[in-house]
Amino acid sequence: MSESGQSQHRRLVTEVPGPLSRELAARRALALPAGLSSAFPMYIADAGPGYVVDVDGNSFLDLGSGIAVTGVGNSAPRVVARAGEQLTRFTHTCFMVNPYEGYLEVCEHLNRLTPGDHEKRTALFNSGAEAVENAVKYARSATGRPAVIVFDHAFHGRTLMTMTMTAAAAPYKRTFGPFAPEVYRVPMAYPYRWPSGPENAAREAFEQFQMVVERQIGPASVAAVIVEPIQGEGGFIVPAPGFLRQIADYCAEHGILLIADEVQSGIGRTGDWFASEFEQIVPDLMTTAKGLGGGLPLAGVTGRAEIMDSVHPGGIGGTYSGNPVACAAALGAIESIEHDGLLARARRIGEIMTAELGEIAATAEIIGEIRGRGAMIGAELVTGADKTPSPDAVAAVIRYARDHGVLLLSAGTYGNVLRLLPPMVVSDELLFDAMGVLRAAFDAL
Ligand code: PLZ
Repeated sequence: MSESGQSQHRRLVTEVPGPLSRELAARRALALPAGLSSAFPMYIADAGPGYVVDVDGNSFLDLGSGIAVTGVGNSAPRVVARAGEQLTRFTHTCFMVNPYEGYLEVCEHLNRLTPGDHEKRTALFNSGAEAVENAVKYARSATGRPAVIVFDHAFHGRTLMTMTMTAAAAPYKRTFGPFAPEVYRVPMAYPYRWPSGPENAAREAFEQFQMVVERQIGPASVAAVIVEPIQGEGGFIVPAPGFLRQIADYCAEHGILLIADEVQSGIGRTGDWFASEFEQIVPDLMTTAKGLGGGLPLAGVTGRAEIMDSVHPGGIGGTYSGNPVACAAALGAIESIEHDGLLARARRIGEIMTAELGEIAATAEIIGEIRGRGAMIGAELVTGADKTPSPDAVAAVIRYARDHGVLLLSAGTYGNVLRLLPPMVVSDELLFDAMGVLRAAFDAL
């Protein structure tokens, strides 16, 4: 964490990107492939709770948290203390070779914190995509069925299976096929864009789901339905009330496993430990990553004991899965959320951001909808009565904010959703300051 109190506020001392970032960009062009891109051109030298500092000494308020990872803040004290202590003891044994207690403790926490009081087991992995891949392996193995059902606007990762499960062709799938078999897509009950109106979204989307399952696949061939309880990359889409409950009931009735992908929405971000809680669903399997490791790579699959125990010994694993330093960091992150009241804080952040965005929307007609929960709030930008997506306006707002010291990300199948994902430890002062910049960005449109 930066020692200078100054750097915790927004402060631009050069043009953005500054000369040192531009030098690194020139080196990058010669060393890294073009297809690997970054949202911002500033290279980061330092960071703390709610801000990042670039190599040129510019400080930015961070409303992105490295895509919903540093929920407890960058270099959070409990994460640094635990991971630092672990680094000095040992860095790697491979859990498949020699186990250690930290891994066990993370799994015990996830078993305790995830929805449902049934007996659970957890296995750890490195990334969200790897967790999703393994959740599918567990579901297929336990049910003996092949098909996996996913939704419009879904994002589940970039590996072959998870890229197939991801909805958007651009940028994720274009030129990378052929894709994995036995993945079927159904509509998401996306209230704002449901053709016959939001009030019909849950019922009609469920009818279409049923049609696909019963007419195209057959329920007895379906291993799992996988859903993000709030869709992240797809545009912070909150499913129409009751939709997920209907899907969950249908799954239970037909022996289909319900997998909640809480990689983005989990670990306190929405003001509950998991977004599934608000939807009142108890998934059979759940994937976690991002916020779990407090900034270090760690992911989990948590599920019903009988499903997780059904796989043969040695069927699941990986060299680095559940790395001891990442596990120590996760224990620090979980402790921060529990002991520092961060769930309540996430809810409060959501109230502030929603209210501020609502005031901006009173004059900015381009804001079509504000949605989300807790520290996961999006604004969909549109023009006209037909809700034409405005990705250019999102890009302009992000650009303005960046040039005034605030980092914001975009999302959405149409690239027209502004997403706010501040760390849950951001102070009121920094948050209100960032929202003021956002307001000015809309005024400047
Ligand atoms: N499931 C719900 O949001 C990752 C993607 C960034 P990994 N989201 C950020 C990008 O453009 O690649 C994500 C997610 C949900 C799975 C994943 C995949 O997690 O840790 O990036 O593999």
